[in-house]
Amino acid sequence: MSRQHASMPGVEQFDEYFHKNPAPKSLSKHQALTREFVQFHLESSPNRRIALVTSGGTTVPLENQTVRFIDNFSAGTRGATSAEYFLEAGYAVIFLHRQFSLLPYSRHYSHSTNCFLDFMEEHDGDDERVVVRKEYQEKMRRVLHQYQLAKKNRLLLLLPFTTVTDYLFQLRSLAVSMQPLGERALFYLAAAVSDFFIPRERMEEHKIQSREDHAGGQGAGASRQLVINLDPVPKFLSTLVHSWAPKGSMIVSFKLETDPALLVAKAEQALKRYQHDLVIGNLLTTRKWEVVFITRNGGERWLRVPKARRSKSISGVEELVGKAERKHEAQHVDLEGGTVTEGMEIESLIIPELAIMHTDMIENGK
Ligand code: 9Z3
Repeated sequence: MSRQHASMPGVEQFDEYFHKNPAPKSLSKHQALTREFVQFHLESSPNRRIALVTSGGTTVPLENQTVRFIDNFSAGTRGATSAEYFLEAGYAVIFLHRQFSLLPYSRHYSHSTNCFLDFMEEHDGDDERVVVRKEYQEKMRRVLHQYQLAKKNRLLLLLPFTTVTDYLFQLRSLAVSMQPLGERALFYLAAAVSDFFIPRERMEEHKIQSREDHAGGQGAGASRQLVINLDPVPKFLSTLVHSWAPKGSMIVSFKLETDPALLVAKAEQALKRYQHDLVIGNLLTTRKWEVVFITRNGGERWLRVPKARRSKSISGVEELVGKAERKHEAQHVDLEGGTVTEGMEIESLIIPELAIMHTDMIENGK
């Protein structure tokens, strides 16, 4: 796999990308749902802000009739959790998520770590009811209440995608549909988007065959190796900022790194390059406990969950917390640990901060 420097793509380059690669089947349906959602909120509560939250990983199919694909680690925890805090802060949320990744509210009771069956029991009595176990009643009632409130008030629109191309088509379509919102739109780009893909013109139609049967196309050759050439996915952020998104809207992107020595510099570079409002930097191993806000005024501001309230994580590495800090004068939002031991979600710190920044942008201009 070779890396070539891609020049900054403009609308034309994306036109070509969208011309050469197939649109997802759901595109027009999702566009109609989004327009309706935006219109509903513009008419029913003219001051309502809407956050577009992107979440989860994108796939890179190896075949058109896809059997195999490249994927990444993201389960959509950041996006699903953030969506809940945006709703709590009074936003309506469009949740553009990888199909089958975590969803707001149901995330508390899904997947193997929080299997919903473990929260229930057969009622101890004559009837045949199934009930929520006593110790989980309070939390489940709270989650259920929030979920139903969001549903009743039409505050949450769930839109799934699968491939990186689906994602880009939908991002453009959503951003354009959100234009009537102007500065009341906020983009929160937490999805882990692939940097490489196979363009349609070079993609195998059918399942790539094993051994020497696979003749022609990408995997040609007599050896049993499969060699795949990937092209760079055009960088969409600049086009989103300058063409697709409403003028004056707030645009927040994430930068993910694994090397603490790179994080701040790469986040600063992204902000400079794409000219948006905020880059939130995070390390793979500490992302549940700390993030850094890189702002246009040169700020490096760390948000951290206090030690006593950090959730346990098998893949996390606590010794790396603090290791990516660069500036001596870096600011911190560290909270007192106190005596509460229940895990604190870092998104409960991130979203209120963003809401304040967004208010400031609306009231004072960018
Ligand atoms: C992130 O950095 C997210 O915070 C995570 C969340 C993907 C780490 P999880 O789903 O993980 O909670 O497990 N997202 C953005 C990563 C990304 O691809 N950013 C692009 C880049 O770094 C810019 S848009 O180049």
